[in-house]
Amino acid sequence: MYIVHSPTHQRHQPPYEIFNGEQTPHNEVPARADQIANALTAAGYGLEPVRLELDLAEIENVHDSNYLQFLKLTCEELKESEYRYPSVFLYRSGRESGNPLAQLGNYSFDMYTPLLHDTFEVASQSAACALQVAQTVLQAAQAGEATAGYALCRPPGHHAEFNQMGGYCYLNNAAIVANFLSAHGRVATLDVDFHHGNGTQHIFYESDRVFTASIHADPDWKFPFFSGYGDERGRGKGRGYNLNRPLQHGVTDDEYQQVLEEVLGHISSFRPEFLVVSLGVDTHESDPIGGFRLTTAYYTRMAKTIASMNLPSVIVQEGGYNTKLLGTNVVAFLDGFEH
Ligand code: Q9C
Ligand code: ZN
Repeated sequence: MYIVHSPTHQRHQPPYEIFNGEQTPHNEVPARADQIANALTAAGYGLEPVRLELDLAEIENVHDSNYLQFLKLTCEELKESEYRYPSVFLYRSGRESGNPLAQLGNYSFDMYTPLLHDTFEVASQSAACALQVAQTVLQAAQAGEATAGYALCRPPGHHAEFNQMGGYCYLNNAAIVANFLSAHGRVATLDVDFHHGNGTQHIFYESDRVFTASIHADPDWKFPFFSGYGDERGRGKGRGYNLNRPLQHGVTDDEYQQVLEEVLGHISSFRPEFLVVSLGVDTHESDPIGGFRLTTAYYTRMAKTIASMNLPSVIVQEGGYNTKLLGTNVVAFLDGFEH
């Protein structure tokens, strides 16, 4: 398993989340990636540091260039110790505003996802990790080999929309990879994070080149609330190329497995040539913000099931917030993928 990480992720350290007007501890902490990296090393996996530089011009199908400029310039303007949270959001007036406070609200959809001085650089490196894995997986595929790679991305990406940050995400790492691979063949994305992958869904909503599938907490119950329902199937050319399976509180290993097999059946019918997996382990029974009941042992079975598709695969790290168990769960998944 080819694994890429970026040791400089620590410089992105959101100070808190604003929930109901209060400062609450931020869940997306540097310890997450450190703990996964340590567990991988202890399990005998080798980690490559990222060397690729993200070329913004190459991701303009995935993200609005104005949004990218906003992220870059806002972060550059901040001092080392400063941060910015949005306060005012778009109110559908049909007008735009260049006021910095208005811009922040325009390009955000929640108050969990602040900008800090190093956020854009760290998010770019996170995306670069995913792209570096994708390049390697593509090369192997072109040589006739169906290999898999894992990108230890932090910050995560699947909530990031074409022109909005949210859900701890700034750049949609999985969408960037899917877009890159789609130049070489049909791509399916499978999102197994606890939360719906709204950004990935919307970025490819009108595309018949990328089939998007997500298994997640019912959005009537959990974040991101405004999408992830079963009747969202895609639009225009993309009609029929999006699949959501919202699930209720307390889902067990066996219940999840049934849904996974059904979803993989739909993915197979699309005959993809590449698979991008958005891996969140916030589906675990002891995740502090989840609500499913998956066990560590199940991640191995989940991964074996996905790997049985036998496709060149890029696994991208998304959520998972139990900093004691994250590494164990990711190792369980990668072990299953390889065997
Ligand atoms: N106070 C990912 O898993 N809601 N993002 C948190 C807790 C936001 C999760 C509420 C959850 C975002 C990548
Ligand atoms: Zn999540």
